[in-house]
Amino acid sequence: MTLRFGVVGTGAIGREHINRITNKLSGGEIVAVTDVNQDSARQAVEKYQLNAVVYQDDKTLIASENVDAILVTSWGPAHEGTVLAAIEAGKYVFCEKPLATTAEGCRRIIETEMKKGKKLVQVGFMRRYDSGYIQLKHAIENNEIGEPLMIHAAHRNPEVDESYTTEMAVVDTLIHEIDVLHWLVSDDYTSVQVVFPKKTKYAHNQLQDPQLFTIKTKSGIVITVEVFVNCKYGYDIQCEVIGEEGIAKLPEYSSIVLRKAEKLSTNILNDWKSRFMEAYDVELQDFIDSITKTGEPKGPTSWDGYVAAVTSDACVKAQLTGEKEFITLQEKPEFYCETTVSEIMK
Ligand code: NAI
Ligand code: ISE
Repeated sequence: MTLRFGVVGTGAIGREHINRITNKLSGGEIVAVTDVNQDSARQAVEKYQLNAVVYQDDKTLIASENVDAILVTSWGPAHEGTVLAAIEAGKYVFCEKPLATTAEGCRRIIETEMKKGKKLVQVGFMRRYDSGYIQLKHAIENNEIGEPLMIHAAHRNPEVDESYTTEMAVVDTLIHEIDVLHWLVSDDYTSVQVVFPKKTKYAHNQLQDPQLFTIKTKSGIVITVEVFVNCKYGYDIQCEVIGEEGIAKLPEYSSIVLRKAEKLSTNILNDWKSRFMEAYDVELQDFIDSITKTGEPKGPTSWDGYVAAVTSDACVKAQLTGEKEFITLQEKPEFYCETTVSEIMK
């Protein structure tokens, strides 16, 4: 069986995913595309030589009988409406982060999915499929460093444009750490506080950059995450878990080491596309394979999207108040208490 995708949003990551489904992965085919910028949708069809229909909007694309799964790669605020319509139509959904821009929006998605009685949605939290994070999780679960006490993480982008706001440091960037770090230590967040260090001269007037988040978990683990989106030198993702018996660190991107002209040097990547290329491949292949084999996606769920939204709401509030803000989740419905991706990747 081939899973027939309809793509909503043919921008940067939409095209990345179109390319991987068409040219790298197996079992999937792009049969429909749409974008508010119809030229972009047409150009994508041409560029990747797709045998795909260009639809006027997400609603008509979702209604097509030829489409089994909707790939949501539009702007964040548009995700909720598309995801809800897709679930109502009984279609599978792979939705890039964020699932919805508010916790209420995620709850609406959860309620609609539960009413349908079947898991249909996977959220694009690809770090859970990154081999480095998976190795870290195994080290923690195999008790190799004892009880985790602290995590120090950094999320650095070389630069951002004028449209990037202080809040986006949370909803667009930190959201990856928000998802992956509680998954890593199988714990829930309880509070967050934000500090703004001295501002880099490379940030535009309205943007606070860098930012430092201190997040606490139920068991008492203290997590610090530096978000620095004009770090200039490259795309750099760091994560170090400090345990009672030792420390486990996310592996560096592997690259040759050069000894030349009295210098020892190696490369640093410059964007998310290359850093997480393999993780994006594995997550989408898993989406296709799980649906084909079991009838349900097995990756990060709508519940995970909700947890991330509640946490990012608290982080944004903490940016505004400067105070410690609390993170309170609803009780997890039984519906979402099944196989996790960490079990799958073992
Ligand atoms: P982009 O701006 O390059 O592309 C978004 C496209 O969606 C644009 O072509 C726009 O015209 C279209 N669009 C917007 N609203 C629409 C609607 N209602 N219906 C149809 N098309 C619509 O943005 P980019 O970087 O591709 O990001 C898209 C999404 O993917 C965002 O939610 C972003 O947070 C997420 N993302 C995730 C990454 C990851 O590492 N998992 C990396 C980059 C983006
Ligand atoms: C982008 O949307 C992503 O999701 C990238 O993974 C992240 O590193 C970047 O900061 C975001 O803007």
